[in-house]
Amino acid sequence: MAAPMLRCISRSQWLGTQGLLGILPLVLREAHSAAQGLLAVQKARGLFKEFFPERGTKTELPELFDRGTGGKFPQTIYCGFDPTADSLHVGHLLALLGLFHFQRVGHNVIALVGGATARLGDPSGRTKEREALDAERVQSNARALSQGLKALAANHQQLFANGRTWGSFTVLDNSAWYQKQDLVDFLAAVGGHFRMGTLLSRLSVQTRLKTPEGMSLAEFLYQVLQAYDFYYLFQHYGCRVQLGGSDQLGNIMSGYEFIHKLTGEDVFGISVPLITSTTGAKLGKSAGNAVWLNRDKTSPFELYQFFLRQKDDLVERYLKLFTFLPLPEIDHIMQLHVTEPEKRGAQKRLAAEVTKLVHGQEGLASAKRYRMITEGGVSINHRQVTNPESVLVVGQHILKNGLSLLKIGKRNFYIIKWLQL
Ligand code: YSA
Repeated sequence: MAAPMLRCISRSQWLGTQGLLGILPLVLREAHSAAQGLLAVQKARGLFKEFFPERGTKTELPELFDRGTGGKFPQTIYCGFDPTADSLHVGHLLALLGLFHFQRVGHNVIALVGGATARLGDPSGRTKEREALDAERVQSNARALSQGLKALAANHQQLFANGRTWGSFTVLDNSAWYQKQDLVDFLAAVGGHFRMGTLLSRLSVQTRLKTPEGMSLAEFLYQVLQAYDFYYLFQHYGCRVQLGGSDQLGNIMSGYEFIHKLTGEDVFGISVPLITSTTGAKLGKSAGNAVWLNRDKTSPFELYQFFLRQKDDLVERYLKLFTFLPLPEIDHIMQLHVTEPEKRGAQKRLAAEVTKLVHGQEGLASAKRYRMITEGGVSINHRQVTNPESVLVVGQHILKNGLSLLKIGKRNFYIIKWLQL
């Protein structure tokens, strides 16, 4: 069934690849603010994939960021992260980078932890129902995710702000508003604005209804909660843009329809592409291939190695998506790379930039130390050590004279004298 409020429901009609390229010169011509240019720049880099809806009723997405045509500055942009695990992963990083780009040009961003929504489980992009998580587990995951988000935002600020004033980065948890919500009041006030035909037409629902086990009511109602979140953030924070991976577009559309119906106002969705593994599976917890951002789950060295291993045909795309390096610098890196691909210069730069953002300068230094050891660059008492966890072992590496000889790289020699305390 067609959604009456949805002016542009099919993907081909969204400002997808063709649509945005079509208006790009216009966007550039009218770019009075850095953020408006940002949409075009990030579209060109490949970070912003789709924009929804194609046409607002009163405002267009680029106009929101354009002070010249009545755009309000700063805008507020949000993205949600469900605490189904106790750490963010590399897939989440892309959505987070989208938020960071807005923050850098002065807009306020909200990272929303889905302490309530994680209890239901988002069916988007899933062929099977999620294993139910109990309230305590979700709560402790939510705390961990909040911490991870704040740590990343702090690293980002510390490494890149250089005294510049950026927009705010706020972490919220949607359990804050659902905890206080009476179920009957909620269904009466919100439920009436959603049409079953529209909810059923979502790809996430259709896919699941075709499976033998079908779909639970909890999962089915997920999109209603995500839509309500958007409405809540619109009302309380003036948030008009929701960002998410392209698997989130159905949920974002539900939010758009709900808000537009209730308020007559225009809100928008922006998607980032889904990062997949070499087999094409979405990188994340569900596929069991997550590369975590919490160092206890994936060490800085393992994160570094993940990016170092990327194939030549992906590395340029990843430099554009996962780093803040300007395009001319990426071009330069790639020109050098094609002359000496065996040196993996582009992969090394990619790995260094991402590891630094996620784990700070110290994390990058630790990853490089580990790498040097695993590549045989360190010897103790003239023997190579390749296990970073046991470089210097008391009792094993102390010579009879109470010394150990350490060699790092080709030329750095150290004599270690052990003291009896
Ligand atoms: C969103 C809004 C709300 O109001 C409430 C909750 C949410 C969370 C959302 N429904 C969700 O389940 N997201 S997620 O926890 O699975 O992922 C967080 C974000 O990272 C999403 O935008 C998702 O699309 C994105 N993501 C996850 N894996 C990804 C990825 N993006 C790119 N590549 C991947 N491999």
